[in-house]
Formats: sequence, C-alpha cells, structure tokens
Amino acid sequence: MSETIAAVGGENFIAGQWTPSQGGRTYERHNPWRPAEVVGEFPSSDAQDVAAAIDAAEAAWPAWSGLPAAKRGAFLARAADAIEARLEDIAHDMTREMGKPLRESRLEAGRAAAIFRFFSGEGWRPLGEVFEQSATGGAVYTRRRPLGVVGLITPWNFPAAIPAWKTGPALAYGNTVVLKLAQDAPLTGLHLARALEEAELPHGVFNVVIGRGGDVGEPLVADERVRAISFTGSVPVGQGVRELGTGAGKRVQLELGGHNPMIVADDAKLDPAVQAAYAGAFWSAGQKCTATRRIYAQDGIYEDFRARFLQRMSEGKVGDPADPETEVGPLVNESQFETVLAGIARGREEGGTLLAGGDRADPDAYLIAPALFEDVADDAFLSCEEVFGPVTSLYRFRTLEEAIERANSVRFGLSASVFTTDLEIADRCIRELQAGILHVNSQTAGADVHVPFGGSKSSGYGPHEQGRAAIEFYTEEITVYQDV
Ligand code: UN1
Repeated sequence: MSETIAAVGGENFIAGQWTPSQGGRTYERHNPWRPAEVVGEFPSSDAQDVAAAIDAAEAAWPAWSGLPAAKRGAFLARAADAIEARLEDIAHDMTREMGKPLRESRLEAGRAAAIFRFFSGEGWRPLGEVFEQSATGGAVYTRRRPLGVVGLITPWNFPAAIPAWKTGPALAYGNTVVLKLAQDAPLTGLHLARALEEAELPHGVFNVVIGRGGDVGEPLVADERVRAISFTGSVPVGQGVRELGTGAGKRVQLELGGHNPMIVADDAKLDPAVQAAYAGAFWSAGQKCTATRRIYAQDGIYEDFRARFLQRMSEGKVGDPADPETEVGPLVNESQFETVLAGIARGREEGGTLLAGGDRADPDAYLIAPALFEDVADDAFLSCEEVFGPVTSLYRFRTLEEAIERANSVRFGLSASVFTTDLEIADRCIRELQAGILHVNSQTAGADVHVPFGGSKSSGYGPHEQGRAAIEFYTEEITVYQDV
C-alpha cells in the first residue's frame, strides 16, 4: 500500500515543452524517510525520447552557439535568480525525494545558484591567448569553440549541484544540452529546468530526459550527434560509459568513486579534526564520493581522538531529514540500504570491531546509525572499497611516511585531508597524497564553485570540472594564424 501526500507530476523537458515519455510509461518515486509516501510520478523514458531531445538540441545549436558569450551568460544569471527565488522549495523537494538532511539541501540549492552565477560571468572572460608568428610577427591566437550537443548524466546524491555544474559551463561556452536525471532524484533537477525556462532560454538549448540508465543513458552515449558525455556516478557504470563513448569517437569525462583518507597528526587541533571527521564521514549519510572513509590518527592522540569522536557521534542528531537539526538522514533507497548493511556485516566478518552504530535506526526509514570501525585490516573490504553510506574506519599510525603510504594504497584518488599545525607535515601531504583535492585542516568533502574539482587514479577520467577548468571539456581549442 502506498499513500500519496501532495505527490507532484514530473515530465521530460524537450524543445521547451513539458512532455510525457512517448512510450507513456511512468514510475513512482518514494520518500526514503517514509517509503510508503509517493513523492511523485515521473516518466520512464526510452530511446525515442532521447532521440527527440537530441533533435531539439541539434536544431537549437547554430543560433545558441552564434550568440555572444555574454548574452548566453545573461540567461544563466536569470536562471540563478530563479533558483534563489525558489531555494526553499528546491531544498524541501530534495530532502523528500532522496533524504538529504534539510540543512545540507539548503546549502546545495544555494550552491546550484552560485554555479550558474559563476558561469554567467564566463561570457566576459578570455576565450584564448594571443601570440606572435615566429617568422613574420603577425598575429597567431588560440580560440575556444563550443562542441555542439553534449550529453550529461547525473547522479542522485547531489541532485541540484551536479546537474548545475555540468549544465552551467556546457551552456556558457555555447553547447546545447541533453541532461539525463537520476531516477532516484528527478524532482530537484526539474527545478533547474524550470529556472532556465523562467529565464526564457531559447527552446531546445536545454533538454531533460528522465529514466533508467539502460533506456536513456545508453542511447544518449551511443548517438553519434552527441559530441561529448559528462558522467558522474559509479565506477562500473562509468567504465561502460567510457567504453561506449570513446568507442563512438566522443569526448568522455567521468567523476567516479572515492575512498578518501583523513590524517590526524599528533600536533593537530583535535576539536576541529573531530568535527571535520564527523561531517566528512556522516553528513548526507556518507553518500558523497568525497566522504571520509578512512581516518588515520597518530599514536600520541589516537585514544583521545577516538573518545572525542565517539562523543561527537553520540551527540549528532540522526533521523528525520526534514528536521533542520538532523545531521544524518536515511539512505536513498532500499537497495543502497541493503548494500551498506551488507558492507557493515562484511567489515565485522573480516575482523573489524564496530565501536558504534551500524544498525537500522528506524523501523520504516532506510536509516542506518553512523558506524565507526576500528581494527580493520589494511587489505580488508572496508579499507579498499567504497561503501556508500555512513561508515568510516579508524586506523592508528606511527610515522607520517607510514600514514601517507597507507592513505595512498587504494585505487581511488579523489580527496584527502590532513589535520596538523606543522607546515612541514602539511607540505609533505600536499606533495605526496594521491588525490585531486587536498584539504589542510578541513573535511574531505565540499567543493567551491570557482575552482577545479576532480580526482586522480580511478576516481576520474578526462579534464576536471567546475571553475575555469570546465572550459577544457566543453570547448575545443583552435589556433588561428591571422595575416593581413
Ligand atoms: C562535495 O563534496 O560537496 O558525487 C561534492 C559526489 C561528488 C561531488 C562532491 N561528485 O559526491
């Protein structure tokens, strides 16, 4: 039995029109806090809908790419205003459809607006560099050109920020977009479409299709009219996207998993380190690719850190994500919930000691009490593989060299953090930790909108996202020799 409380309808957004899927199929999305509650009904789209969206994006491209960049940026600035005007609605819908605690949903909705605002400014920034020809002294310069139609595939865990940080640069640099939203969180992404609609973006420049990866993602990646694919999600799906996309001769950018370490040195300020460890490991129920999965605490402070961390865990409010005080809400769906519980069970079977949490914390919700492990072997499952939930492990280390080596021992390299008051320790970590994003005295998660974001090793593929770095992926660079 399911009850419907103010369920809303969602449709695809194609050629400026809200349209049901051509096949007429739909699915219901349920609230992970109260799974009997239907959040809304959304299209289960297929290849026909993808083709229609690509047709629209292709038709819109010549006029859009021909507009001065500053005029394109003006649409993004208006869309940023529209997002800000509906910030509370977006935050509440995000919380209801995927369980992110409201305090974080609010921040994320604001981040989506900031991203559009940043990319609206790209219209005024340089699009190339000027040189002199070596033989004649005549002009030679580089120039960035848009690619054409780009396909964006986004996950449920940052349902506002990630669609915004792919769409913002794609549009600013003159591409047209087909965006596939995750089935577990379509409502939030549709707010972005409404904001762009309110900004009077020309029809077909931005299109949204909702549905399963196999039905929507695959035809999008395979279609030869799509010049580039930017994907954020799991490692196996990302690998499939890379094979299909590069095989079809297109650009591919992947943001995949992480297994992010935090090193706490003997000289660290412990209270901020404990706060950062808690936030990094457990906010958004650990459903961030930047979440803290391993905490290496040095011998001298190990016991003290552990005691303070356990204390902090006992204080954090776990429960209803719509309560603004809640720090840890439910997992996104039943299958993630089961997978995370299985990861916790495996951690124990392999000899890990569960110091706190790890059980179901509500009879209805997909809620797991934040889990802290100790004595997990370096080669155990929990130390190497991403368990996408509120689960982290504490390890003891003696020397910095050892901590860095163990921190680097996984195949991922997204983010890393070190807590220390010693500049030499910080400097060594900055040089040696294998991660695309390094934090000195802050948590492993978080991403400012105006700087590059992306991982090394198996965490990413292709140029980094966000900030000015996004121009690499969403444009091609040409060189112009110009003589009179
Ligand atoms: C953040 O840490 O605020 O999917 C952003 C993810 C990352 C984004 C993290 N691509 O979790």
